[in-house]
Amino acid sequence: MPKQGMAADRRSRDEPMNSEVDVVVVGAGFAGLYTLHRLRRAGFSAVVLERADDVGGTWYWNRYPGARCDIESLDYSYSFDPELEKEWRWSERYATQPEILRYLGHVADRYDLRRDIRFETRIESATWDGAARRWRIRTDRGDEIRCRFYVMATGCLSVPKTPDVPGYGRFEGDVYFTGRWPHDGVDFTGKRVAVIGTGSSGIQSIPLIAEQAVQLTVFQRTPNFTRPAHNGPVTSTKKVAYERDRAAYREAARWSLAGVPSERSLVRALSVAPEERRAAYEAGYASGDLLAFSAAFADVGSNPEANETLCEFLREKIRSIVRDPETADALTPKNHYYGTKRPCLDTNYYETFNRPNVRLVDVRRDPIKTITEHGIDTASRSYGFDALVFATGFDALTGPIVAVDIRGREGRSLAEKWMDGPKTYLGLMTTGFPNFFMITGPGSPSVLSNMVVSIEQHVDWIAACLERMRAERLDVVEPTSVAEAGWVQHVNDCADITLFPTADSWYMGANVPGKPRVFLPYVGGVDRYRKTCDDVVRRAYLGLAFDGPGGARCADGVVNRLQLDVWTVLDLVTEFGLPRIETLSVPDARATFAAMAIGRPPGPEVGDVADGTLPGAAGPIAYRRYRPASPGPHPIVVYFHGGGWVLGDLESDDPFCRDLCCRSDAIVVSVEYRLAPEARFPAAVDDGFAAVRWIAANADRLGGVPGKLALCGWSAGGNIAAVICQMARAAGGPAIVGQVLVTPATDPDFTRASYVENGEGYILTTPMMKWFWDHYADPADRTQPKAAPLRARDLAGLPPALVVTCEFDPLRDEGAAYAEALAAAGVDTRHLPCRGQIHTSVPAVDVILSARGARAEIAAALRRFLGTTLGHAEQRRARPAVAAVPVGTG
Ligand code: N01
Repeated sequence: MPKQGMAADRRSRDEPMNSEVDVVVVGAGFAGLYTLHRLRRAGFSAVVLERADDVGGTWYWNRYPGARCDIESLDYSYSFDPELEKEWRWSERYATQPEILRYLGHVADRYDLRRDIRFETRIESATWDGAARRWRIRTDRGDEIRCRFYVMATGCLSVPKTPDVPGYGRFEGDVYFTGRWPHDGVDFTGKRVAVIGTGSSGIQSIPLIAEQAVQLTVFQRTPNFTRPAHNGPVTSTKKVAYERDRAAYREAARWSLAGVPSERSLVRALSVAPEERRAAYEAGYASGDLLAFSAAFADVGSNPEANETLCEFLREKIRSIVRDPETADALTPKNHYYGTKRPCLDTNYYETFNRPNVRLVDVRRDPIKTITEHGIDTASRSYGFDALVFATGFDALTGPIVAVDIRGREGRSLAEKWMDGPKTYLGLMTTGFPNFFMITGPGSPSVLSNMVVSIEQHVDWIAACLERMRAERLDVVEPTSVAEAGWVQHVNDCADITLFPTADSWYMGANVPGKPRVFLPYVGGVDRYRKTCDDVVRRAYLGLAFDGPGGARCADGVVNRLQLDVWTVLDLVTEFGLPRIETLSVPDARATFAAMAIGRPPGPEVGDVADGTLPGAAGPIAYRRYRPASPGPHPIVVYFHGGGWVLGDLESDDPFCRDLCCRSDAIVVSVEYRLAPEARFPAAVDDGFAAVRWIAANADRLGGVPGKLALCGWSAGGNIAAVICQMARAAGGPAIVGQVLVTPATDPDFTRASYVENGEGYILTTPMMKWFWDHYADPADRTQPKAAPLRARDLAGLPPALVVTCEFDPLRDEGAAYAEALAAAGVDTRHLPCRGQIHTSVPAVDVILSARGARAEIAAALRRFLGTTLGHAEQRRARPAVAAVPVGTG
């Protein structure tokens, strides 16, 4: 490895460095090298501290046999300089560790980076000196460096975890760690070798160790999903796309889900025929592309049933390769969903277990009792070895950062601040630690993305921030606690709609004993993350407080308040360019409304569904009855669909009715009241009231329990349900045991704050709402309680209520006002405000997964009103649907 500049560094490295620079950067891997280059280009002085004796970071340390990247090298390379791109040629699709290390050496030389890198130097502490507005950095070489900005470019997987195996340290033979492999390699010829661990490092190294060792024993705790990398020359399609227009190719990567150009799939795995699904999986398998499966279907990362189809496909592949059925079974992952633990690409991994010199020990069946001086004792037997290889992983994302004693304002330690999990703003900064930046820190896409793309984005963002500070004579920057708390919440909300939290993975910190169980990276995607960072800048560096001779300034706030899946839906609506309902004729509006439902998930299976008619106020009206699969009789929920009294029918809220039926274990009767403008106010409520009376009187016939009847409605349907409760109170019946009003219209006052704040951009708009009211009721009628239940003089004696409101809904405030008024009148009322949701979120079953909690609360309220206990169906309603989730490299 040529090391230009090393001589100079070696000459000076024993002399402690006592100086001041603009920026200290820790780490000389992909992140540190680009940081140094970019900062220099911007005119900042910088020094990089690096523990190793050369550049490379992860590619310096991980020299185990078979180590190579599993994002294609064309993608896993810098894009900041077209000249660099032009002059470097990758020899393989997935380059080996030595080739990647050569590349980084080349980059270091090409940009003369080594002269500002202090090798063989470990940072010991970093302390913020508030008075001097400087960081003081101390190293194990006695350096004390003062700097204005301190950047941790230490990588996400650079601190190997200490193996938590009993007897660790006793073994007297050779011991190796994949993450700290000897530089001159290891020859296992004639040796009896044990490998502990079957993550990416184990899976890459096992086939090659098996070729040398006289006997290889693999100790596996969790089988992982892996498939052939099909390595070879750079694929021609990728190369053609890249060579045709490199700049466009790179730009597409920057605005992709995982940092590699690809389309986001909108297709749900369960919406296509099994043969079509299988063909997509076969194509993904044949492609040797790590991201192929998340690109194939939108829901494999969030829907357990969809994910299971992929798991089963991959399990079949394992069975088809591994000859011994018992070994095949042991190698088959069964305890986690595909992608929730980092999947791998391999070369001959499963085939290796067909070799006579390889055996597998499943330590869940036969646990390791202890490592001994000469081998490993499991519960059932003793094994003798000449060499042990630990491929047991890393203290990921937070480990490398808290390994340094970092102290911010008032001497507060970062390790202490993060005791319960990392708290960052954008994964870039953390409150209380001014002028401190992390590259690909926790809370950024990092390990779920092509790291190089994420690194370049972070570095460019930081450099631009520093440039702006210099221009505006600002010398301190720090995120506000509001911004940080908002980001942490958003990161968690995003993870919660995926399957990731279900696995004991290093993404969750679950591999390190005692580490808090928190999902560490940001799952929203590289594109959305980049947009967010750009938004922060555009909104005057939202959430960052600056100070300096140029003055103090802060635009405080939370950058992303919408739930991730709501954001996705709004993007799609914009992309499809749907017409504005209020500009359409009523028939066209109805057709558009109906068209929006085409292709949506159908909702869960219920026991049975039957359509019928019942007497409305002016003639028969249709109803649809959903009965749970559990034995009846059941209590009854009468449901009123949404659609502004103008749109909607039995079909429009069908998935929501199914969901209600399953979750509440009640019969749901959805009523098709007459619509405006053909039948204006009060036709809808009169029909609704007639229907409730008939259903109450005919509960037996419907399979229901007489006297156990609750109402539920969404939007205009919520208005109807609320009004009927008032009508029933006035009429002395029928008895209604509870009302669930989901984002109800309660009062046509368009001056409320929510009409102003959320009047545009969240599907239901203020003009649309005015259009609905205009079709439904004359202005004089609108103030009657029969149209505006909030206007009722007295709300006392109404049935207990749950009122659901959504943060980004024009109707938010009138719903909240109704809940408040009910409670003030002594009605047992609960108000459920839904953070980050829009008017249409709650009924969007299996589309807006983040509203699952609200749907569960609604069912719980109905069960409470109806006095029923939890049915099994509720537990079955797990977490289906449409959230594309990246599975990237680390
Ligand atoms: O580490 P891991 P890794 N007893 O944590 C097992 C990136 N990477 O170094 O799953 C028995 O994935 C542990 O078992 P379990 C990539 O992001 C990329 O392999 O915890 N077993 C697991 O099988 C990757 O995900 C490439 O039950 C024990 C294994 O050790 C990340 O680095 C190549 C144990 C650890 O797997 C980490 O990969 C290599 C115990 N006490 C790495 N403790 C590329 O290709 C742990 N294990 C780009």
